[in-house]
Amino acid sequence: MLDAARLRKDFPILDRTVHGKPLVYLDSAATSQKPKAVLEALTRYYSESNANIHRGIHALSEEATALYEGARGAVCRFIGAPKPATIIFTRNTTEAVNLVAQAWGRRHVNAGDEILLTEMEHHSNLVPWQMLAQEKKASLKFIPVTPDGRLDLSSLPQLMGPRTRLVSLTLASNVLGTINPVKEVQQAAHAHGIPVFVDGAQGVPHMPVHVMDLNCDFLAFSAHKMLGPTGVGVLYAKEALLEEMDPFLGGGDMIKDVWLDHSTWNDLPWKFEAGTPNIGGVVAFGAAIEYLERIGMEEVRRHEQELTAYALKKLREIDGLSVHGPLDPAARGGVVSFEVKGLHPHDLGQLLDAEGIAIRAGHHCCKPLLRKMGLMATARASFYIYNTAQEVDLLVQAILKAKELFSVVAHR
Ligand code: C6P
Repeated sequence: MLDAARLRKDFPILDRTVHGKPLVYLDSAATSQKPKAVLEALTRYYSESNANIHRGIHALSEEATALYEGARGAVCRFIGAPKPATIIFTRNTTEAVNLVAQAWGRRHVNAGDEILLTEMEHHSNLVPWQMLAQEKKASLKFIPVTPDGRLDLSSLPQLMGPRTRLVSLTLASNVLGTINPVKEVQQAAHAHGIPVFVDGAQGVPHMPVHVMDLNCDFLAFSAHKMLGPTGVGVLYAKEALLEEMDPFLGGGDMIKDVWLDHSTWNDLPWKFEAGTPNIGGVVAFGAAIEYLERIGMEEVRRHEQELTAYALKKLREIDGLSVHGPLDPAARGGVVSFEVKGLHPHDLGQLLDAEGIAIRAGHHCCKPLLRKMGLMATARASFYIYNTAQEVDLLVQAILKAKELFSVVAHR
């Protein structure tokens, strides 16, 4: 069983205070904290093995290459991919989406074609498709979101047609917390021969995700949301798709041979990794994966579901507080967006910060969804393996204190 109190000792940052109060970090959907094993892997890499990869014939370069490719193997195992060649390292989820929009989309999407998204997509899984659609004179369609924050799949048969070239959707919403029925969408799309892109930024860090089971064609996620460093992302794709795609960026390492007027491309996965990558970051990401594997992703999910159930119950007891998204903890991840009547989310965020509690307030890079909900911003608490029920209690106390303060100000 996951013991959050014990795990917390692995995270040095959780010992610090903020404004004189112990830090309560409830913003892991934005970025997670890093355990000592990851920090040490990063320092060890730079103090013992630092060199450029795939280039040198010296010992350090070989060591660095083995560490970098070892991390690729760890990612491959973690998501149950068929082989390491299907794992491309990018800078983040955003870059992985752009890679597919450019390298796959430019070849397969033409004038009059359609790309099917959902109304709850993060800007990262919306703007790159808008750019592609504008360039190609294609159009975007959207699976609607119901008032309780779920995808309305009843509209799928009408939304998927002969011009649909791709379906792209998030596994879990970073605003509503909703875990989407991706497999159901995948089965419907594949029945029409349409490939499926899954934005796993809020899914892969929090639950078991196996690409062979999900049978998605593309999956993207970010290391920094799953205990790893910033500056590392992953694109998984089916090998046949990667083989027929053109490179995204040109430069060193992605070529097989170069002449003055043309070049040929390297094998997978290096065809998509131009220039010197974030070697140290990837190596440390490997340590993050091993850390999560030691806990077990089933346990991660179970812990977050329990904590979310507790948070939903406690938060909803607060007078004037309403939670966005499904109220069933089994239908959602550890992201809880809420609204407190009479308190602007930014004011609430500042008042909580004064208590040492870090939440996020804003549009969470989902402006179209917020607009549909009739909101400018929400307050959002998000949980991970190191969060505890006591921290939920501290959040609740701080919200009550903020409410009291504001009612005094309002009645002055
Ligand atoms: N959401 C949040 O606070 P990057 O920035 O590329 O690592 O991840 C982008 C991204 C893509 N999809 C989803 C569903 C996401 O939630 C995010 C990142 C953060 O909600 C930062 S805006």
